[in-house]
Amino acid sequence: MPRDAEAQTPSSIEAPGEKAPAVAIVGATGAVGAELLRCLEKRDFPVRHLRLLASPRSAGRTLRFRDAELPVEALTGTSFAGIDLALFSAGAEISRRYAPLAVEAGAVVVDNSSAFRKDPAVPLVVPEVNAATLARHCGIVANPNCVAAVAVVALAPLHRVRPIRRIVASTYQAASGAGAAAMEELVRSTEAHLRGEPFEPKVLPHSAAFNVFSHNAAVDPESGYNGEELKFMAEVRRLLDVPDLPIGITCIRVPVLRTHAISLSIELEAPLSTEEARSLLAAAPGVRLVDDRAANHFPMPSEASGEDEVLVGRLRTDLADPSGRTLALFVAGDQLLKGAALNAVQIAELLLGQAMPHPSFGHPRDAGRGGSRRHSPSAREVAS
Ligand code: NAP
Ligand code: 2RA
Repeated sequence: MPRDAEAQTPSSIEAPGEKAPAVAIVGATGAVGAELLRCLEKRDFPVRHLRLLASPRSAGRTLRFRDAELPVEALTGTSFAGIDLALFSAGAEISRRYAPLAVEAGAVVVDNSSAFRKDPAVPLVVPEVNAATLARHCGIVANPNCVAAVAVVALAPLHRVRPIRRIVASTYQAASGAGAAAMEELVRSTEAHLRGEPFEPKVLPHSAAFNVFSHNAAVDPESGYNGEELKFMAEVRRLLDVPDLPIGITCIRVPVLRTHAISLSIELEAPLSTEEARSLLAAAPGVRLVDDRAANHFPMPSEASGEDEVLVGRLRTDLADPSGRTLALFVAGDQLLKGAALNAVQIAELLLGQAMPHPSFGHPRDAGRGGSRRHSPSAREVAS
């Protein structure tokens, strides 16, 4: 479709500059999609056109972005014509099917699903941790699993100074990790519980109200670990670049609307005092230290929800390890933000070269034409 014609369609918005990219959000009506819209707006991300995509169920709905009420369109194979940046958050099956079509159409994809996270050709990126890996993208960048992303923001500053040798973790994961419908189900199950009425869950496997249960991902019969735990292990190893890092983890769903919390015990190469750990974390990007022993005030979902930073505290030497090399800590991060939407928009900012000098939206299609993936984009490449 000619760009001028596209600009007239109701799914496009007037944007603040010719070089701003045309953006599509796949899964715009979901829990992550809603936060993607908020993050783009809050961070004043340049957007020339915005196309909102979801299932046919949502076609015709409208969502607000900046001062415009934009229609939601049903995702199809031709949805990416004219799109420069496609932010995917509609599940792995949709990403596997449509992300290659988006790349083929000339877009760079930032994918929130698990579809490409294990693919060595696709960088798995948390900007505070491994931004440099972004430079080798070939059209798709993977956003990590939400609990892995939140954890590594706290782990990386320690790992850089005292390499981590082993991790033991337990998670306390919010209902919204299972999507907008699970969030709604937590509210309805709580109301039913308070009224003393029975409640039949349809989204989560058990009633979430006043309850905790093992994460709803399928359990691998051989190892006994569920899919969420296996993702955490594989992705933390990749993000910290320690392929054989021993990790044990138990993932648990708790009756919290948003923000995943994680209890971590990390064995380090050599002892690190809690004072040293505190000062490393206090200076770390994306981290807010909440570690007030006197007031018994540590990271909580109620204080992390809606916040960009990951809260870190309860720093102690783990007494289970007599060598003194193991540190215990507690982390809480809004997984809809740092674990998904915020991280994706931060990646997009890096791609756009807003916050980092080198990467750009330069696309692999240009490589075969003598182009480079690391050159500064022309107006046509970025804005067309
Ligand atoms: P959600 O609230 O259930 O939203 C799912 C979105 O996908 C909706 O917009 C839905 O559109 C859309 N969708 C479903 N089927 C579709 C289809 N056939 N074609 C086009 N769009 C379709 O889920 P979510 O929590 O936002 O999660 C979305 C993705 O992000 C998942 O891959 C998830 O693993 C990942 N993620 C989630 C979190 C989190 O904390 N929730 C964190 C990290 C990553 P309709 O409204 O039209 O059904
Ligand atoms: C969860 N990690 O909390 C997932 C979100 N995709 O279930």
